[in-house]
Amino acid sequence: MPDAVETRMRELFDAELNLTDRPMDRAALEHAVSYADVLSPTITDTIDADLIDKAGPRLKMIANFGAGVDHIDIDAAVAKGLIVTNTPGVLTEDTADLAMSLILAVSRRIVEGAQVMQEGRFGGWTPTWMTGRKLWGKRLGIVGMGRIGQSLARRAKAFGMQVHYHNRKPVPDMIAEELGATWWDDLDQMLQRMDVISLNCPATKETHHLLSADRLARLQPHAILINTARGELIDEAALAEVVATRRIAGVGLDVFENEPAVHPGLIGHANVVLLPHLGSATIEARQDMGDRVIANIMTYARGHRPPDRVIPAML
Ligand code: 8YV
Repeated sequence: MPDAVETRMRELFDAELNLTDRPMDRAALEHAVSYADVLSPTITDTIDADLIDKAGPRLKMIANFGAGVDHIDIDAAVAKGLIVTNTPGVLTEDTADLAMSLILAVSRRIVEGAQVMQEGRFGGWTPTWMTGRKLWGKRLGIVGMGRIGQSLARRAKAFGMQVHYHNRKPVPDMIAEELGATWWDDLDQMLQRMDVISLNCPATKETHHLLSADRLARLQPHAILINTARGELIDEAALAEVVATRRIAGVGLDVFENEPAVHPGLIGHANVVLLPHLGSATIEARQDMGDRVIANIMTYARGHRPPDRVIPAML
């Protein structure tokens, strides 16, 4: 956690902090759940049914440091009577910034161009050299129109893109009008008509490999695919195949199916921009995330409903 968050946690709680830069191992997690009142995990900690089953009588709450809770078995936690919270809202704008950055980086070949300069390979301007793809007027299809999807839509609109989205339900009329956004009930239909696709939905059982080999085959060959949500949403091996066979124009990924591992077939392509899960990686967002964790714990400790409680129906 950021230093200020750790300091505050020590002031408020009898806090035992993982001060390494590595995830807690299984034995440490098992030990923690056996005696703590609150566990504050992060994405690299797998809180599965088996671990929850080992929870001691004191454990009351899992206060996640992060918005996504796919590493926590929420059903098992709720069945055990545990309160689960997350940190939504405070990382929305940063993650949307990163998604927009990837759209720009891939479409305008920014990383490739920067590399040319780094390596001193700029041989002079020509009219056709390193031409990318125009964004203005292009169709962006957002898969998952929650907070981050909507924030990305605002940015994309400012870049002159036409916003389309697939979501279980359409967003309220007022938001759809503000964003000029078109709802697609049918994901397959939307995918085959978009110039850029951005994934912004949570990883759940239903969304695992949402972009399967079949669905990837529906993308237009000039399309760009962006994922700042969760790696599990894409069949990564199938995507590597699509990249290898040049059936997609570009890919921008901040998340991977088996982090920190990346499918080797995705590495080394000029049209594939890879980032190491930087969506919420701003000093401000990480501080705010820590503050939310503390606020959730304190609210619960005072006998109230924590502001960011996660319940299975939300997923
Ligand atoms: C964080 C994220 O890095 O909040 C999330 O769901 O994926 C990231 O922005 C991570 O959660 C930290 O736990």
